[in-house]
Amino acid sequence: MSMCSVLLNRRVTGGCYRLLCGVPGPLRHSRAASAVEQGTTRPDEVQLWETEGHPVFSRARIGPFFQDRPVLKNPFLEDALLRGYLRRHLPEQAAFSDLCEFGERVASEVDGWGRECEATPPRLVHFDPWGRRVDHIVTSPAWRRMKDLSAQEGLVALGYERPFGEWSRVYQMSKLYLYSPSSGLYTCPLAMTDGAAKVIQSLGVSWPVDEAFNRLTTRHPGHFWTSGQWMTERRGGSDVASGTETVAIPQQDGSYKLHGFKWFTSATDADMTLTLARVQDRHGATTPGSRGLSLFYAEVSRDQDGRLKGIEVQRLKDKLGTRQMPTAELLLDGLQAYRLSDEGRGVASIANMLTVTRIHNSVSAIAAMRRVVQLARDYATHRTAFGKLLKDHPLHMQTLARMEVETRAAFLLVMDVCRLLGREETGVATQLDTLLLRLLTPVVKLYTGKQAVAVVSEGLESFGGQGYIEDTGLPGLLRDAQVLSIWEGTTNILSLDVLRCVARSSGMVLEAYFTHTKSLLTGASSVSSLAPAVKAVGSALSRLGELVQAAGARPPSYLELAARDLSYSLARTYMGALLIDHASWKGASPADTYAALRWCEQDLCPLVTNEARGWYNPSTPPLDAALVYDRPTQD
Ligand code: UCC
Repeated sequence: MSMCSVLLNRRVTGGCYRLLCGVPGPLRHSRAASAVEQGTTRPDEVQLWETEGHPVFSRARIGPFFQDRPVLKNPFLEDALLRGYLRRHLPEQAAFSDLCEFGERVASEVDGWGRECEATPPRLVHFDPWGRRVDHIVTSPAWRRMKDLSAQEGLVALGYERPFGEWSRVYQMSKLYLYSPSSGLYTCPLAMTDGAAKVIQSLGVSWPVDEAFNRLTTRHPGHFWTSGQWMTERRGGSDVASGTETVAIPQQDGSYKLHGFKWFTSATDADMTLTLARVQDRHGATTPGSRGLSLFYAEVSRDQDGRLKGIEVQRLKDKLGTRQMPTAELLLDGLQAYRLSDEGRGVASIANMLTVTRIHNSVSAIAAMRRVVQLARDYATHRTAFGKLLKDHPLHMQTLARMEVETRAAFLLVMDVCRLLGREETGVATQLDTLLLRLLTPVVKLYTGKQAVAVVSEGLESFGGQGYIEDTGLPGLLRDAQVLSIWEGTTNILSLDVLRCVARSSGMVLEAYFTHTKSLLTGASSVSSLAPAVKAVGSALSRLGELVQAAGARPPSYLELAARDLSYSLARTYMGALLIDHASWKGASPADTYAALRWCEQDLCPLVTNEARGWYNPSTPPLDAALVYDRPTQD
């Protein structure tokens, strides 16, 4: 045993500089240790040096304590609600073993790749060494491994193979839910790929997209393609109808050449894309507005010199989050494309893609919430403060329980929409299912996008300052959550979509909503422990019903002001009914009941509350504007 070890052992047992000294290693290099070894200082004098305030041991200053990190465990095994939900609806053993194995792979392998994607963001190489324009988007090896994994695991394919009939979408989305927070944002290209496959399938066109469809839905990595969704231009993020300037010039062979500028193209390393453009007539004129837009398919390919055909990548975007993924500005300079929709039916035709990507967005939202809750609860079992573990502090557990309730409610809403999508795609949907799917798609996207930001932000707080430190991987969760309420339609745009589908269906989507929500409550009416929750949802439903009836006679300006609160009310009330329904299942746990009761204690119906406060009154817009543009009063 060296002198240093003897010294350390003696001192640690003596306890006097346990706080200062730390682990044995650094002592070997300290001035004090050398002094002891050289015989110029006696071991007991070292303590004096310290108490006199001469810091000697460099490692000693940070002390011996190191906090254990939160551990990512198999996210499938850790998720009681997911397992309960699948056990209830999808009892096939095959799904369970696949999800369990995949969960293991996510925790042990894929999560590391996701970190690699974040640490090695994509970059754009405009020119080759000899000055030729190449526009290469260089991605990390981990990003490319994500592509192979996505094909092998069937992350898109499952939605088209449909191994469990109407429940196949629930199965596919459960897998994506386990994958999303570890995917390095690879869920973004997968969402668009799924959306493109859905559009191609629903339009029923074969040439020239039959090969593309096979590639989008294959399980063979070498054959697998991802798709882009190039919708956004400088004038039109939300207002696609009047903001799209890209023109399509007809060619002799039936194809088109596209000319325009796409301002946000996500996951731009895609192999193909769907995009919108205005067909030019032979005089060079186009039709303005939505009726002038058509849907096009284009492949992203290169010529013999390695140059992109018909595309220039202007630059990559510098974003708050989603940094793992390339987002580019693209000049379309004669890109060859094929029209998939009838002329002027572009928006209606791409709507199927929006439905699918909005559902994927919601899956990513619940996945982010679940991930932060899982990490926070693990951390609470081995972080001590004020003399006890965090899990033994009631206020901390109350906070985590609130996050858990939010996550559960959101999970059930998302899975219900996946259920409806699966029913529609397998031809078993009733009219009520179809109407509900139309209404709940914008609702689930807008509500869970907001929840994810709030829950993840709260979750970061449960790690104290460590939640703010980059290389814990935690801040990235918050940055990546922030996009969920922005892309694929912001909260207000989706609230207006709710109004649009109510108007276009002459209110039938709402009738379907009320009928189905009531039936969920009826199924649970005999469970006495749920009575307060059933009562709360029942009364929210009646008040909502009365207000919706009365709103029919109101001017459009009233409805527009009420759109967001209406959407939130529809979401919260329906989530309450789903929690109740799940808690009334025979396999439910006491936690399921508790979550339902807690959720239903909140204001389920902000539409009613804010109507009573006069928020949709015609006098409020001028007051709102005056408040927003308030100026200092002149002296
Ligand atoms: O591209 C983007 C980022 C890609 C990344 C994707 C990753 C996502 C998930 C990742 C997970 C990690 S962001 C860009 C996304 N852009 C948007 O979402 C656009 C937002 N704006 C809207 O949604 C607008 O409301 C528009 C564009 C739909 C409005 O256009 P119009 O032309 O004014 O709409 P109209 O006139 O109301 O509707 C035209 C037709 C109608 O059909 P017909 O003519 O048969 O009556 C509508 O019923 O389209 C139909 N339609 C819909 N159908 C419109 N919206 C829908 C809908 N939501 N569902 C079904």
